Amino acid sequence: IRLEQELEYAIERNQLRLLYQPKFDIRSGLPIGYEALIRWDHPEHGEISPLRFIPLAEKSGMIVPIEQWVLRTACLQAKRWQAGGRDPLPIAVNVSQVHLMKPDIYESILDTLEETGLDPRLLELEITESAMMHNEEHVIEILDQLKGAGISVSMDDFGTGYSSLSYLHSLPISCLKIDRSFIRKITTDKDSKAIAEMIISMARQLDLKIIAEGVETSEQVALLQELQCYNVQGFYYSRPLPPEQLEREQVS
Ligand code: G
Ligand code: G
Ligand code: MN
Ligand code: NA
Repeated sequence: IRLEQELEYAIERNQLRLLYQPKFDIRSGLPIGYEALIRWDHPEHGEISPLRFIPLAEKSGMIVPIEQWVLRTACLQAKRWQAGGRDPLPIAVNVSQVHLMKPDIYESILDTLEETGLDPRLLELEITESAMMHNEEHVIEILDQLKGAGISVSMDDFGTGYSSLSYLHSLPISCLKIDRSFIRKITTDKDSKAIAEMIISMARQLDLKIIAEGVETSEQVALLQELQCYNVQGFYYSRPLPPEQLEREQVS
């Protein structure tokens, strides 16, 4: 209860910040985009993981203003990188199920893009497979609107939910993110490898982009290359970093 109340003031008290984790093409070794990941610096408890406070925020409804703050901050950061002369790369933010179901989410996202001046083509929304399983017709309608505006949507944590092939086919998404639980065991467990392989070939058939999450070793990279999954995200390439550090390390 206490944390939940304190979260209400976290934005105005400047306790939230974003880290950015680059995504890479393993063939060129170059970054292809970034995912914004939230952190809460609590004055007494130190850094609190989103795994802990996002569920609280979803319960209280605070997730909506929090993710609006995330979106605005990430868009401004992307604009700043562009202004600094970097190649414009897409920036991804996570959108929770509670936020996705807000009736005015589309208008609110467009307002933020307009206010920050970010090209909608440089914005990606990551929505978990399980979040997309609620109220499927409504989800399709919202995603259609977003796509019409040039915003792309990725299905996050793919392989952990239960989307049917027909639903997957009817969703206007552009990318599947293979859940890191499969990648973790991809070189040691033949079932995990088989599942990853199946997801990769299905994505190809459905004309979807594919990215592997949680890549931590060179063995995993080599295997993914063999399976022709060339886009990756994970500690092997880069941890989520504060923007200043990302700039210093020139992965931006
Ligand atoms: O960065 P880290 O591994 O600590 O993130 C833990 C979890 O928190 C991940 O599942 C990540 O998707 C989630 N997360 C991070 N930022 C956000 C956010 O802005 N919104 C939502 N809904 N989830 C987030
Ligand atoms: O659920 P989502 O895909 O949004 O989660 C992103 C989270 O995954 C971030 O919190 C990030 O810290 C974490 N993450 C990113 N790369 C790796 C990795 O290589 N290994 C592990 N264990 N976690 C990772
Ligand atoms: Mn994500
Ligand atoms: Na994920």
